[in-house]
Amino acid sequence: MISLDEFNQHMQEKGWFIFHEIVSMELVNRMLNDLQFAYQTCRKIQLSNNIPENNEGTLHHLVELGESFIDYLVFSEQLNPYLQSYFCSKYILNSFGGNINKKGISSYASMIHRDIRSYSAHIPLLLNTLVMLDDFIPNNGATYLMSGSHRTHPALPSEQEFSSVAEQAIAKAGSVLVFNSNLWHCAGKNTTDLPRRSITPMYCRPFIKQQYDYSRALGYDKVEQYSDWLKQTLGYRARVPTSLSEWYQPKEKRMYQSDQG
Ligand SMILES: O=C(O)CCC(=O)C(=O)O
Ligand SMILES: [Fe+2]
Repeated sequence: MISLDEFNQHMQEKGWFIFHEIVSMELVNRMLNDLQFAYQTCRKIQLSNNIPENNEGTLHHLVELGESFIDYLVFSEQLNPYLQSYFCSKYILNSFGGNINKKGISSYASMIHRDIRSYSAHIPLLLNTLVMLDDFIPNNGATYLMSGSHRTHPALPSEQEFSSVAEQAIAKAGSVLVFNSNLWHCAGKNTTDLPRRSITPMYCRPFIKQQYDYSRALGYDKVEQYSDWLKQTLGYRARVPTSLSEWYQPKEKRMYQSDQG
Protein backbone atom coordinates (compact mmCIF):
# COMPACT_ATOMS: atom_id res chain seq x y z
CA MET A 1 0.00 0.00 0.00
CA ILE A 2 1.05 3.59 -0.64
CA SER A 3 2.62 5.55 2.24
CA LEU A 4 0.46 8.05 4.10
CA ASP A 5 2.69 10.91 2.97
CA GLU A 6 2.31 9.97 -0.69
CA PHE A 7 -1.45 9.52 -0.29
CA ASN A 8 -1.78 12.94 1.34
CA GLN A 9 0.26 14.49 -1.42
CA HIS A 10 -2.05 13.05 -4.10
CA MET A 11 -5.11 14.22 -2.19
CA GLN A 12 -3.58 17.65 -1.82
CA GLU A 13 -2.57 18.11 -5.45
CA LYS A 14 -5.03 16.16 -7.57
CA GLY A 15 -7.71 15.59 -4.96
CA TRP A 16 -8.07 11.88 -5.75
CA PHE A 17 -6.33 8.55 -5.55
CA ILE A 18 -7.06 4.94 -6.64
CA PHE A 19 -6.28 1.91 -4.47
CA HIS A 20 -5.96 -0.70 -7.20
CA GLU A 21 -7.62 -4.12 -6.83
CA ILE A 22 -7.81 -4.22 -3.05
CA VAL A 23 -11.27 -5.79 -2.69
CA SER A 24 -11.44 -9.55 -3.31
CA MET A 25 -13.44 -10.76 -6.31
CA GLU A 26 -15.38 -12.96 -3.92
CA LEU A 27 -16.70 -9.87 -2.13
CA VAL A 28 -17.13 -7.95 -5.41
CA ASN A 29 -19.29 -10.77 -6.77
CA ARG A 30 -21.42 -10.90 -3.63
CA MET A 31 -21.94 -7.14 -3.86
CA LEU A 32 -22.89 -7.45 -7.55
CA ASN A 33 -25.48 -10.03 -6.63
CA ASP A 34 -26.92 -7.92 -3.80
CA LEU A 35 -26.86 -4.81 -5.99
CA GLN A 36 -29.33 -6.37 -8.38
CA PHE A 37 -31.91 -6.95 -5.63
CA ALA A 38 -31.14 -3.63 -3.95
CA TYR A 39 -31.87 -1.83 -7.22
CA GLN A 40 -35.27 -3.47 -7.52
CA THR A 41 -36.10 -2.21 -4.03
CA CYS A 42 -34.84 1.34 -4.66
CA ARG A 43 -36.38 1.62 -8.13
CA LYS A 44 -39.78 0.47 -6.94
CA ILE A 45 -39.86 3.27 -4.36
CA GLN A 46 -38.44 5.86 -6.77
CA LEU A 47 -41.30 5.02 -9.15
CA SER A 48 -44.06 4.81 -6.56
CA ASN A 49 -42.91 8.16 -5.09
CA ASN A 50 -42.96 9.70 -8.55
CA ILE A 51 -39.28 10.43 -9.02
CA PRO A 52 -38.48 8.26 -12.04
CA GLU A 53 -36.27 10.83 -13.79
CA ASN A 54 -32.64 11.52 -13.01
CA ASN A 55 -32.51 8.48 -10.76
CA GLU A 56 -32.36 5.63 -13.21
CA GLY A 57 -29.62 3.20 -12.23
CA THR A 58 -29.03 4.84 -8.85
CA LEU A 59 -29.29 3.18 -5.43
CA HIS A 60 -29.12 4.62 -1.92
CA HIS A 61 -28.44 3.53 1.65
CA LEU A 62 -27.24 0.07 0.82
CA VAL A 63 -26.36 -0.92 4.39
CA GLU A 64 -29.97 -1.98 4.79
CA LEU A 65 -30.06 -3.78 1.46
CA GLY A 66 -27.52 -6.62 1.63
CA GLU A 67 -25.07 -8.31 3.99
CA SER A 68 -22.24 -7.87 1.51
CA PHE A 69 -22.40 -4.09 1.88
CA ILE A 70 -21.88 -4.35 5.63
CA ASP A 71 -19.06 -6.80 4.87
CA TYR A 72 -17.49 -4.15 2.65
CA LEU A 73 -17.58 -1.65 5.51
CA VAL A 74 -15.88 -4.20 7.73
CA PHE A 75 -13.24 -4.79 5.04
CA SER A 76 -12.73 -1.05 4.57
CA GLU A 77 -11.15 -0.74 8.01
CA GLN A 78 -7.97 -1.34 5.99
CA LEU A 79 -8.33 2.17 4.61
CA ASN A 80 -8.78 3.72 8.05
CA PRO A 81 -5.23 5.16 8.35
CA TYR A 82 -5.71 7.03 5.06
CA LEU A 83 -9.19 8.30 5.86
CA GLN A 84 -8.23 9.29 9.38
CA SER A 85 -5.27 11.17 7.97
CA TYR A 86 -7.52 12.96 5.42
CA PHE A 87 -9.99 14.05 8.11
CA CYS A 88 -7.37 14.59 10.85
CA SER A 89 -10.04 13.09 13.12
CA LYS A 90 -12.62 10.37 13.48
CA TYR A 91 -15.31 10.17 10.81
CA ILE A 92 -18.58 8.37 10.09
CA LEU A 93 -20.51 7.08 7.10
CA ASN A 94 -22.41 9.96 5.49
CA SER A 95 -24.18 8.01 2.75
CA PHE A 96 -23.82 4.72 0.89
CA GLY A 97 -25.18 4.78 -2.65
CA GLY A 98 -24.51 2.99 -5.88
CA ASN A 99 -24.71 3.51 -9.61
CA ILE A 100 -25.55 1.07 -12.40
CA ASN A 101 -24.27 3.04 -15.35
CA LYS A 102 -25.73 1.59 -18.56
CA LYS A 103 -25.82 2.55 -22.21
CA GLY A 104 -28.64 4.96 -22.99
CA ILE A 105 -29.48 6.02 -19.44
CA SER A 106 -28.20 8.93 -17.44
CA SER A 107 -28.88 10.17 -13.92
CA TYR A 108 -27.78 13.09 -11.76
CA ALA A 109 -24.46 11.23 -11.40
CA SER A 110 -23.74 11.78 -15.10
CA MET A 111 -23.92 15.56 -14.74
CA ILE A 112 -20.89 17.58 -13.60
CA HIS A 113 -21.43 17.90 -9.87
CA ARG A 114 -19.84 17.62 -6.47
CA ASP A 115 -21.40 15.90 -3.50
CA ILE A 116 -20.77 18.59 -0.90
CA ARG A 117 -23.25 21.43 -1.26
CA SER A 118 -21.16 23.95 0.66
CA TYR A 119 -17.59 24.30 -0.64
CA SER A 120 -15.32 23.66 2.33
CA ALA A 121 -11.97 24.71 0.78
CA HIS A 122 -9.10 23.18 2.79
CA ILE A 123 -11.33 21.99 5.66
CA PRO A 124 -11.95 18.24 5.22
CA LEU A 125 -15.63 17.71 5.94
CA LEU A 126 -16.62 15.03 3.43
CA LEU A 127 -14.82 12.32 1.46
CA ASN A 128 -16.16 10.35 -1.52
CA THR A 129 -15.18 6.79 -2.19
CA LEU A 130 -16.26 4.69 -5.16
CA VAL A 131 -15.76 0.94 -5.26
CA MET A 132 -15.53 -0.43 -8.79
CA LEU A 133 -17.59 -3.58 -9.19
CA ASP A 134 -16.75 -3.86 -12.91
CA ASP A 135 -13.55 -2.91 -14.69
CA PHE A 136 -13.65 0.83 -15.40
CA ILE A 137 -12.53 1.38 -19.01
CA PRO A 138 -12.56 4.52 -21.20
CA ASN A 139 -15.80 3.72 -23.02
CA ASN A 140 -17.94 2.13 -20.31
CA GLY A 141 -18.59 5.31 -18.37
CA ALA A 142 -15.64 5.40 -15.99
CA THR A 143 -15.87 8.43 -13.67
CA TYR A 144 -14.34 11.75 -14.78
CA LEU A 145 -12.63 13.90 -12.15
CA MET A 146 -11.48 17.49 -12.57
CA SER A 147 -8.09 17.16 -10.94
CA GLY A 148 -7.17 20.04 -8.64
CA SER A 149 -10.66 21.59 -8.77
CA HIS A 150 -11.07 21.12 -5.01
CA ARG A 151 -8.49 23.94 -4.75
CA THR A 152 -9.18 26.00 -7.84
CA HIS A 153 -12.93 25.89 -8.50
CA PRO A 154 -15.30 26.85 -5.68
CA ALA A 155 -17.98 27.41 -8.37
CA LEU A 156 -19.26 25.07 -11.09
CA PRO A 157 -16.84 25.02 -14.05
CA SER A 158 -18.09 25.23 -17.63
CA GLU A 159 -18.24 21.99 -19.61
CA GLN A 160 -15.21 23.14 -21.57
CA GLU A 161 -13.18 23.94 -18.49
CA PHE A 162 -14.17 20.62 -17.00
CA SER A 163 -13.39 18.49 -20.02
CA SER A 164 -10.07 20.18 -20.73
CA VAL A 165 -8.75 19.05 -17.34
CA ALA A 166 -10.87 16.04 -16.32
CA GLU A 167 -9.14 12.68 -16.03
CA GLN A 168 -10.87 9.31 -16.05
CA ALA A 169 -10.59 6.83 -13.22
CA ILE A 170 -9.48 3.73 -15.11
CA ALA A 171 -8.94 0.60 -13.02
CA LYS A 172 -9.96 -3.01 -12.55
CA ALA A 173 -12.94 -4.26 -10.57
CA GLY A 174 -12.13 -4.33 -6.87
CA SER A 175 -10.33 -0.98 -7.01
CA VAL A 176 -11.37 1.88 -4.74
CA LEU A 177 -11.34 5.48 -5.92
CA VAL A 178 -11.07 8.01 -3.09
CA PHE A 179 -11.67 11.71 -3.69
CA ASN A 180 -12.07 15.04 -1.95
CA SER A 181 -15.78 15.89 -2.04
CA ASN A 182 -15.00 19.44 -3.19
CA LEU A 183 -13.84 17.95 -6.50
CA TRP A 184 -16.06 18.37 -9.59
CA HIS A 185 -16.78 15.03 -11.21
CA CYS A 186 -19.33 12.99 -13.17
CA ALA A 187 -19.98 9.47 -14.37
CA GLY A 188 -18.87 9.01 -18.00
CA LYS A 189 -21.09 7.86 -20.84
CA ASN A 190 -21.31 4.11 -21.20
CA THR A 191 -21.29 3.19 -24.88
CA THR A 192 -20.74 -0.54 -24.34
CA ASP A 193 -23.45 -3.18 -23.98
CA LEU A 194 -22.43 -4.13 -20.46
CA PRO A 195 -23.27 -2.27 -17.24
CA ARG A 196 -20.59 -0.37 -15.30
CA ARG A 197 -21.50 -0.80 -11.65
CA SER A 198 -20.17 0.86 -8.52
CA ILE A 199 -20.99 1.56 -4.91
CA THR A 200 -20.20 4.89 -3.30
CA PRO A 201 -19.68 5.00 0.47
CA MET A 202 -19.11 8.60 1.55
CA TYR A 203 -17.70 9.68 4.89
CA CYS A 204 -17.97 12.87 6.94
CA ARG A 205 -16.84 14.40 10.23
CA PRO A 206 -19.12 13.05 12.97
CA PHE A 207 -20.73 16.45 13.69
CA ILE A 208 -22.18 16.58 10.18
CA LYS A 209 -25.67 15.22 9.62
CA GLN A 210 -25.71 11.79 7.98
CA GLN A 211 -27.92 11.47 4.91
CA TYR A 212 -29.67 8.55 6.58
CA ASP A 213 -29.91 7.62 10.24
CA TYR A 214 -28.01 4.34 9.91
CA SER A 215 -27.83 3.51 13.60
CA ARG A 216 -31.55 3.96 14.15
CA ALA A 217 -32.39 2.24 10.85
CA LEU A 218 -30.31 -0.82 11.78
CA GLY A 219 -31.45 -0.61 15.40
CA TYR A 220 -29.84 -1.96 18.52
CA ASP A 221 -30.60 -5.71 18.33
CA LYS A 222 -27.42 -6.64 16.49
CA VAL A 223 -25.19 -3.89 17.80
CA GLU A 224 -23.42 -6.19 20.26
CA GLN A 225 -22.16 -8.26 17.32
CA TYR A 226 -20.67 -5.23 15.60
CA SER A 227 -16.98 -4.48 15.95
CA ASP A 228 -15.86 -1.16 17.40
CA TRP A 229 -14.97 -0.09 13.92
CA LEU A 230 -18.44 -0.83 12.53
CA LYS A 231 -20.20 0.95 15.41
CA GLN A 232 -18.02 4.01 14.86
CA THR A 233 -18.46 3.99 11.08
CA LEU A 234 -22.24 3.57 11.12
CA GLY A 235 -22.50 6.50 13.53
CA TYR A 236 -23.54 4.73 16.74
CA ARG A 237 -21.29 7.14 18.64
CA ALA A 238 -22.56 10.31 16.96
CA ARG A 239 -26.31 10.17 17.42
CA VAL A 240 -28.88 12.82 18.35
CA PRO A 241 -30.98 12.16 21.45
CA THR A 242 -34.74 12.31 21.05
CA SER A 243 -35.68 12.43 24.75
CA LEU A 244 -34.27 13.88 27.97
CA SER A 245 -33.73 10.36 29.16
CA GLU A 246 -31.46 9.71 26.18
CA TRP A 247 -29.71 13.05 26.81
CA TYR A 248 -29.03 12.57 30.54
CA GLN A 249 -26.62 9.65 30.42
CA PRO A 250 -23.25 8.86 31.97
CA LYS A 251 -20.34 9.82 29.72
CA GLU A 252 -19.76 6.35 28.27
CA LYS A 253 -23.39 5.99 27.24
CA ARG A 254 -23.90 9.41 25.68
CA MET A 255 -25.50 9.50 22.25
CA TYR A 256 -22.73 11.82 21.00
CA GLN A 257 -19.40 10.71 22.44
CA SER A 258 -16.74 13.21 23.47
CA ASP A 259 -14.07 11.81 21.13
CA GLN A 260 -16.09 12.52 17.96
CA GLY A 261 -14.79 16.05 17.48
O1 LIG B 1 -20.90 6.54 -10.91
C1 LIG B 1 -20.03 7.40 -11.04
O2 LIG B 1 -19.10 7.33 -11.85
C2 LIG B 1 -20.09 8.64 -10.18
C3 LIG B 1 -21.13 8.55 -9.11
C4 LIG B 1 -21.33 9.84 -8.40
O3 LIG B 1 -20.68 10.80 -8.65
C5 LIG B 1 -22.34 9.95 -7.35
O4 LIG B 1 -23.07 8.98 -7.11
O5 LIG B 1 -22.43 11.01 -6.73
FE1 LIG C 1 -20.86 12.28 -7.08
